[in-house]
This record gives sequence, structure tokens and C-alpha cells, in this order.
Amino acid sequence: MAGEEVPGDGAGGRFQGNRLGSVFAELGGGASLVGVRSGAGRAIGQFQVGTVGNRGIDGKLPETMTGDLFPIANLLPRDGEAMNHGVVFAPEEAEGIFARLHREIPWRPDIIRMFGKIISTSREVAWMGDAGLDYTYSGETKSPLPWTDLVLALKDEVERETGEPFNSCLLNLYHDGSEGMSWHRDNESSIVADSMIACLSFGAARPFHFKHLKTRERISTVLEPGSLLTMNGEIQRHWQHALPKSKRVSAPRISLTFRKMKTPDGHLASERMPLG
Ligand SMILES: O=C(O)CCC(=O)C(=O)O
Repeated sequence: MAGEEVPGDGAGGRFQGNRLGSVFAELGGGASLVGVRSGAGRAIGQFQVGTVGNRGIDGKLPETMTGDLFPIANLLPRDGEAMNHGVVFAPEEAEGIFARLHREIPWRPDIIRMFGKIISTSREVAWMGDAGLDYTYSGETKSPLPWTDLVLALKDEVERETGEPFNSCLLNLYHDGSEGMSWHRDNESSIVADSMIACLSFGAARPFHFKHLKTRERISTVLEPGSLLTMNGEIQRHWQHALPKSKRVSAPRISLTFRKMKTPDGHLASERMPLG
């Protein structure tokens, strides 16, 4: 995640940049474009187009224009936000992160209560976060593991990408497409209401679905390895989401869903019913 020079072609001109720093492209005719780069070399943030160093005939520097270089659209038509930020870690880096997470995390089956029975899922999980941030869902309470260096570094990267702070993370390991997560909302009262949930994906690409509770509209996206998806605003009040099982997927996938939990004096309750 350190800065590295990335040469490339700009729109008809020279283009160079630093992964975490600025991007500068000479577009010809003295025009320039300045942006901010992200992990996989995708430019995000603001750009400026103007003529650097050249003054107009009146001797004044010309106006610059600013805007989003590659705006990320909301996937949902109403009632909340879901943004697929695309790939934010380059493939080689994403593979290395997957291998480390697979090796370093103390994965355990998820224990959930369904229809009065206690079920141990084949999908494995880890709950990590600041001390004291217990998470109760599906009738079971989990106390957080301390942050590992890697997950903390990923949290920093997600916070930089989104501009939002997170205090906890639910990690999921799906061994193959026979494991998924059925329709649910992340709307437990232990989560700060309407706060952003940011999901990083590594390993196999998997489809991800949203379903509106009233209109029954369905929206789908694909979570590619090294990609970031954010859910924000009223989404958890109006939309369910699911990671469907798939016979076509034979490789494992790891997701990290960074969350903002209420601090321990907040009220805890459970309403979620994930399936392994
Ligand atoms: O693994 C995923 O991407 C989905 C996880 C999820 O839906 C959740 O943790 O609420």
C-alpha cells in the first residue's frame, strides 16, 4: 500500500502518478489533469482541468474545472445506498492478502440459532474489533478478537477510501460456492443506525444481491477479488442482501465487513438470521 510510481498513458498525453498521491497528466495545449489514485491504479477523487503555467491574454490564470474522475454510482434506485467501488487492490496484492487472511485468522464455524435449534455453519467467521464491542446476531453473542496487523491495515485503507471510521469487522470464509449467506439485513441495534458498512472481498468472485422489502425490486452486482462495496444510509431499513450459493464457484472467498458498532453502553439486540 506504499506509494509507487505508475507510468501510463493519459488522454493523449503523458501520465504519471503515485498510488496514494496525485496523478498528473499533460493533455496537450498546456491543459493538465490532477487526480488521486487508489490501490489498483484506478483514479478516484477530484480532478482539475486547467492550463498550468499559461496565462490567458488578459494575464489571468484561467478557471479550473473540478469534479469526480470516475464517479461511483449508487446501485439502488431508492431508500439507501450501495456502491460498488470496484477493485481497490491489484490482483497480485489481493492474492497475497487472501493467503495471509486464510492462514492468520482463527476461523471458526458460525454458531446461529434457527427455528429453536443451534446450528454450526460450514462457512467460518471471525469477529474482530475494539475491546468491548460484543456483537449479538442470530441469538449468539461474540466478543471481539483483537485486531491483527493485516486487518488493521485493511481497515486504514478502507477508511481512507470511504472517509468513514470503523471500529469492528466481521470476517467470513466461504470454502466454495456451496456456502453463502441468505437474505438478511444488518440492522441489529448494536450497529450505529444508518451507518456505513464496507465490504472488502478476496478470493473467488461472487454475485451479491439486494432485494427491496416493499417493492420486491432486485439488484445484483459482482464482488470481484480486491473489490470494495459500501452500504450506507437507510439501506438496512428497506433492503435485504444475500450472497447466493453457486455450483459454478469452486474456489474459496474471504469477505471483511467493517462496521460501526455502538460503544458498550449502547443497547444490544439481535434480528439477523444468516445461513451457512
Ligand atoms: O460475504 C459477504 O460479502 C456478505 C457478508 C454479509 O452479508 C454480512 O456480513 O452481512
